[in-house]
Parts: sequence; C-alpha cells; structure tokens
Amino acid sequence: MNIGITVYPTYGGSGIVGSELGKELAERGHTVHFISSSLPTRLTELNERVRFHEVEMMSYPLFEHQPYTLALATKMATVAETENLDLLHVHYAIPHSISAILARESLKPKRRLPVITTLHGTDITLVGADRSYLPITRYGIVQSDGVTAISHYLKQATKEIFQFDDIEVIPNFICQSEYARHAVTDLRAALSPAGEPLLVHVSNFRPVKRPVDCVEILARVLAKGIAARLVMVGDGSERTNVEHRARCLKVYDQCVFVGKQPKIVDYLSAADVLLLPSEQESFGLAALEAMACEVPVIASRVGGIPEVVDDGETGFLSEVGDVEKMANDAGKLLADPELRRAMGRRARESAVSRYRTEIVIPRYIEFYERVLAK
Ligand code: GMT
Repeated sequence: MNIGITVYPTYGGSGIVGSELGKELAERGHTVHFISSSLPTRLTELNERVRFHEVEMMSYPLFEHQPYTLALATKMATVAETENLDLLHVHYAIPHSISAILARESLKPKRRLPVITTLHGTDITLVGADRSYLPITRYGIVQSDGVTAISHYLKQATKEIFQFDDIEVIPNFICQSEYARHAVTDLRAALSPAGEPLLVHVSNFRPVKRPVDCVEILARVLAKGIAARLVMVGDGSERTNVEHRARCLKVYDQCVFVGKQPKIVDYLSAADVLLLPSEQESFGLAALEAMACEVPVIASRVGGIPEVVDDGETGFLSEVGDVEKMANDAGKLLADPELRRAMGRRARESAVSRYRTEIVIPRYIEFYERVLAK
C-alpha cells in the first residue's frame, strides 16, 4: 500500500506512535509518505519506503494567522495525486482529520482517497470537548472513513462526548527488541553517583502530566528515610514549577533534570520505578515503554492507564493527586529490590505479550484493508 501519514511532528505521544507506525509499515513492504510541517522527531532516517513531504505555508500580510489546515489539505491532495496514495491516516483529530477530509473531497471527481483518523486523547477529552472545537471535531470523526482509538477508555469517552462509537480500538505498541532493559552503567553512575535507586519521570511537562507531583513524591520518600534520586526526562511549560517546588521542599539536590532525550530507552534502563501521576492519560505510552524495560509503574488510576498497568502486579495505581499513597508505594518498591525485580519482570511480560509490534501493526494493516474494501 501507499500510505499518507500526518502527525504533530514535535510534540507528544501521538507523533511518536504515528512515526513508529510508519517505520513498521515500511519494514513490512508498504511505502509511507509523512506529510507534516517538519520532520517528525522519531523519523531519523528517510529512504525509498519512508518519505517526507513538508507542508509549505505562504505568509501574506492579510493573514493574521497562517492557515495551516488549508496548507496541509493542499499538500495532502497533491501528494495523494503525485504518489498515488491509497489512503490518508491522520493522528490526532484536530485539525488533521479536517484537512484530510478537505483533501479527499477536493479529489473526489478524480480519485478515491479514504481517510482514517486515530484518536489519541486530548483531541477528544480536552480540545475536542471544548465548545469552540466540539462541532468541527465531531464532523472530522464522523466523516472519516475509519476511526481508531488507542484504548477502550478513549472509545467510551468519544461515545459519550460525540455520540459516535464506530471505532476500532488499536492500542499503542512497542518494539520488544528496541525497548529492552540493557546495561547503562555509566549513565546510572552519572545520574546516581552514590548509588541511590532512581525514580524516573518521562513526559512533555504539560500541566495534564502533573510533573510537580513527582517532587512531592520524592520528598515524602526521602522523609521516610529511604534513599532515592529523581530523574526528570523531558521539558515543557511546567518545568519551572517543578524546579521551584523541589527547591521549596529542599529536595532539589536529589533531582536531575536532563531535558529532552533522544534515547529514552537508556533512561528507562537506568530506572528503578517510573512515576506517571497524570491528570489524564488515555493510554500512557510512557508506562508501556517503562514496562517493556522491566520498570514497575506508579501511576494515577485514570483514563486508559488501568488497561495497561495491573494494580499490584506490574505497578501501583492511585487516585489523581494522592501523592501520599504514591510515595508509600514508591517507598515499598525502592526498599525491596526483590519485589521491584519481580514486578519489573511481570511488567515486561505483560507489555510484550499484549503490545508488541508483531501483534499490533497487523491490526492496523487489516483495518486499512477493511476500509479500502468498503
Ligand atoms: O496528550 C495529548 O495531548 C495527545 C497525545 C500526544 O500527542 O501526546 O497523547 C496521547 O496519546 C498518546 C499516544 O497515543 C497516549 O499514550 C497518551 O496517553 C495520550 N495523552 C493523554 O491522554 C493526556
């Protein structure tokens, strides 16, 4: 197949999932054309089967804001014609599904171009549910030729918010050979020179991820007399608040802020426990990646996380903001290496048996075939 994929290139899990999906499809013999404003971060290598088409935007004094949605639609239609695309697969409903539908409609007299939309989370729960975007998001979803969601929770939320449920649940996935715990002796020594165990948080530091809770948890763990350090991987608007709170709690010296990192798997291989105290999380790709690296997860019981993390088996779940319980659970794991290792082993087994690429990617391909056969 010749597949057009659109993602947000620089920000968030939906871009990672769309990019990794494209690479996996290319490995299975399909040709993938990424259409977006810049090269998606995870797309380090382009070749005959993985191609990139940049959306160009003309600026004009009359345009207060550049009309990206229209420029994207134009590029989608052009690429569909020149590259003979079989379908467009867009990740994150707004505005990508709207652009794709415009492209499809503009080509209607000449060719068929089915549109598949994958819903990832805040496109439904925050942005899409906002009154100003709700009708157009609903239009984008209903008019798509096929819709997938990354968890049962998200399918249910879409049904409640948009009264639409013709949705195939296809979860996030991991490459089991890439996401595997490996020796990172030097990195671990750099992050924890005195050998304390490591709590690790990975996110884009948006308010919805509640990264400030991580330093609250660390402070409570240290107050119990349990040695630990906190490694904060990523960057975003909440970082200054996190650093400020760490100073107020006098735990700043036990924190390491490493910013955005290209090789998350190295940090997960150095981790003892992952902290994911999010306010909302429709799947929790960070949890899955940690589990694949044998890291037990301490997370909020929200959204799709309970579908991924088994409370008491592969991690511990708590109500949003319950940093006391999260600290107790973290303390339990940090103080008991045997428990930590047993949970870590179960986490890997659970991640690989349910979410490995060999299981999930064929489900996307089958879904494409079903939509094309309609
Ligand atoms: O978080 C978002 O605003 C959207 C999206 C993104 O691009 O980061 O994240 C969502 O998609 C990920 C990949 O499918 C999921 O693993 C995340 O749980 C989900 N984030 C939220 O629901 C907050």
